[in-house]
Amino acid sequence: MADARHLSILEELERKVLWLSTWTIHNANHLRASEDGMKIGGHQASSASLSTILSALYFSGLRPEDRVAVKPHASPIYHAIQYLFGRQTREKLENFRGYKGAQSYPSRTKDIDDVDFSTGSVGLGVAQTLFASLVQDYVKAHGWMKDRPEGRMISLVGDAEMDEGNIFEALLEGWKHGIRNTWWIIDYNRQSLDAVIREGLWERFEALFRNFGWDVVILKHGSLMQEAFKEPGGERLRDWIDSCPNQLYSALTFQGGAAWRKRLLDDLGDQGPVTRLIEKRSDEELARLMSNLGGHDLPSLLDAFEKAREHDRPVCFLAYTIKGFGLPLAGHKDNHSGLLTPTQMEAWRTAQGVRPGHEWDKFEGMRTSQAEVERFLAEVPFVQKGTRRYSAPQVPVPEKLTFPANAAMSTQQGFGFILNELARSDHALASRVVTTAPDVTVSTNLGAWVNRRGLYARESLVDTFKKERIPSTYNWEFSPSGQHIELGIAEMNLFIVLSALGLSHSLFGERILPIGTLYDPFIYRGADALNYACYQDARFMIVATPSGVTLAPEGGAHQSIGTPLVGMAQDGLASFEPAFVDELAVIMRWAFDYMQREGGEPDEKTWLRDETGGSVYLRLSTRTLEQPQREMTPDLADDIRAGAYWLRKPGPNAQVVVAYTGAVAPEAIEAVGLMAEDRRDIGLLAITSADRLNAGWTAAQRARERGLVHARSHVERLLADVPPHCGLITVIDGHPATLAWMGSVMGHRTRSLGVEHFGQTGTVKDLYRHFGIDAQGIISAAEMIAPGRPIRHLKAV
Ligand SMILES: Cc1ncc(C[n+]2csc(CCOP(=O)(O)OP(=O)(O)O)c2C)c(N)n1
Ligand SMILES: [Mg+2]
Repeated sequence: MADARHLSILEELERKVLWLSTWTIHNANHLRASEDGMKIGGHQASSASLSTILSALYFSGLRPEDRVAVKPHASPIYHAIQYLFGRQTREKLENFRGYKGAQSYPSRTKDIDDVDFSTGSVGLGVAQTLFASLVQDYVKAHGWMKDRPEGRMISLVGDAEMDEGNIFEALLEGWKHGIRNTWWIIDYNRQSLDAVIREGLWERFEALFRNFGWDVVILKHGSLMQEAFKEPGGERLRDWIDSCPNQLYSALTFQGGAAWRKRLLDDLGDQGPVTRLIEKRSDEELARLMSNLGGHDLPSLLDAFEKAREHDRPVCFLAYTIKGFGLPLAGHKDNHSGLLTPTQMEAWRTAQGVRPGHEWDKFEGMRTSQAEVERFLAEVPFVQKGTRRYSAPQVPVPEKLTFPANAAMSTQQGFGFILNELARSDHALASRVVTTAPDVTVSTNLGAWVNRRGLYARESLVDTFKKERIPSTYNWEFSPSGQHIELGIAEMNLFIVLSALGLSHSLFGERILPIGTLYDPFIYRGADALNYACYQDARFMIVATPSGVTLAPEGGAHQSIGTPLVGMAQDGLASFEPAFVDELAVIMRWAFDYMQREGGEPDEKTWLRDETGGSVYLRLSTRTLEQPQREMTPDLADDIRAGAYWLRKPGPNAQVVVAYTGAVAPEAIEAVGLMAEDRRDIGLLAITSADRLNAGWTAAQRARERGLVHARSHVERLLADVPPHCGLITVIDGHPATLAWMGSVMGHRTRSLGVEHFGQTGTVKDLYRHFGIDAQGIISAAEMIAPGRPIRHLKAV
């Protein structure tokens, strides 16, 4: 238990944090000239509701090994706390939400002040803490924790944030994995963005968390309230508080002491002791008492955190708070985008003892001496180890990834073979790869890998089929040394666990190379979580099969059209769609390296920003293709990584170039063969990555605009010798816009074939015909844009 001195300094720090965060927002809104007139909404009141909880955590409850996701709108409070620790600068606070200033929502990549998890899209940061604790357990189970203590993975959750479905998906998954060391602190201010929340929600939350095996700690009545309840009549007051509707409580909080008195006396007047309890307090004391909810009571919070540290069970703290606590807009239902007026701010500044011109001074207006506060801050447990982010050495990648030389296979099979070969090897890389899939492990071809490397669980679980000697292709045994994390069907969880695994080097100091598999169309289901994972700069590989309409008989529900565009547009994600397994092996080898890179110089050859590294998306297919029998030369491998190579180089008088991506390779090859007699010098371009081709092209243009006149991208070099009048046909089993930009590179007339509409069931042949991405479709497009004599193999269809 904290002593009185400790508490009093903490209280002062909490007031200071509230002041600084409110001033930060006020400064950004009223004082900094804002050309676009953008007002800041959603910060002042939301921040204030967490001022006490965050102060209790950062100034006392946290340990350096803990990792925290702070509710997005509490960012000013977070930054203020870090400012007091000397980890945030005044310049960045003065420039809050401005160009290169402190971010609106805590950002681990954009902010300088030790943010553990980015937040912004509500719900995702919450789930992130749960999966981070799963990863911490994984690291521990594999014997990599060394002497590092286990941290608590903590999320500050808005009560309205709890509406986000991904939180419930995570809860269920966490229960399956026996989640530990996770604290979710619900900021129960009973307000969302628009309104006051439903009555009795806390009871649903409580039942829900207990049902999933969590401890629930309800922090409702602060210590002042608890003292008052012990007075004569106190029980009556308690009953009144407990039955007061949320709306009314909020409204009275907003109105203040006199309103509290009137309402309480209307309800509880002439009732003996409780009336005296109310009457003996001044308006100010009454307002203080009534706003002394658990989430604003330092002693209750410190005590609760201390107790929770005694065990490793997951804990949900339901902390009653007041949105806008301590500010004139406290409790008002419209306060989400509310701001203190300059007059209110002026009055509040005076009340805080802050002199004009000293608003940013850390110790301004404090009763305790600067020296004592500084000493206190220096002794805070959280800051005892300096920077808390770890780094981890790179895991070496083998020179070559191998696979059996089957004459025909699909890229999905190839992926399974490559992982199987890796699983058999004793290469260091193999021990650092973790696979995970949302109930599609077998159907995405991870079976062989899992058979060799096993499923991960904190506690071993035998495969009953195996034990009973019932023949089965798959060995489904769980153990702490397993390397596959099996998830239930929830793609949100897949991307969030990838995000946690892919940050392991930074969070826990141990490098993990995660691979997640899923069906390509379900990337949309988890797209926001995928974006979130990339935004945090987590490093992972996603392997998506089946894709496109190529899974023909499965029908429209499972076909993906727009995912190649998602892959191109997603920052931090390099996307590939190889046709052949030897290409895939080159790409995967490169990917394992790319996932571990940071810093360095841009590549002058491709103009790709490969130095920074990132995550990788492989859009693969279940279609079996004849494999080219060829030697993988260094040049060919370079081209595959850069995004394209000539399968057949066009001659000097080329009339047509066909550029294809992925599973439609046989159609493109066939079309080129069929046109050869009627069009001159046809070229065939194999595109392994529309994303990287496009990115390199954009970067090279930008470089030239900045004066680097010799900058040339890979696609520019490839197309440089194609004559200007040559027509370009692009073809992909995906949205045609993926490759349509290629016509702009050198100004070639272009027709882009692809899929724009939901598909039918049918054979691959049926559907390729339906969408015009078969050889005939390519030929008819060629005849239109590269006029000449009729192409004799073009059939009337
Ligand atoms: C996925 C997503 N949808 C919508 C929003 C916009 N938004 C930001 S905060 C918020 C709700 C705020 O309520 P709560 O979580 O209770 O926090 P409080 O403002 O009460 O502190 C909403 C809808 C968002 N950030 N992310
Ligand atoms: Mg709320």
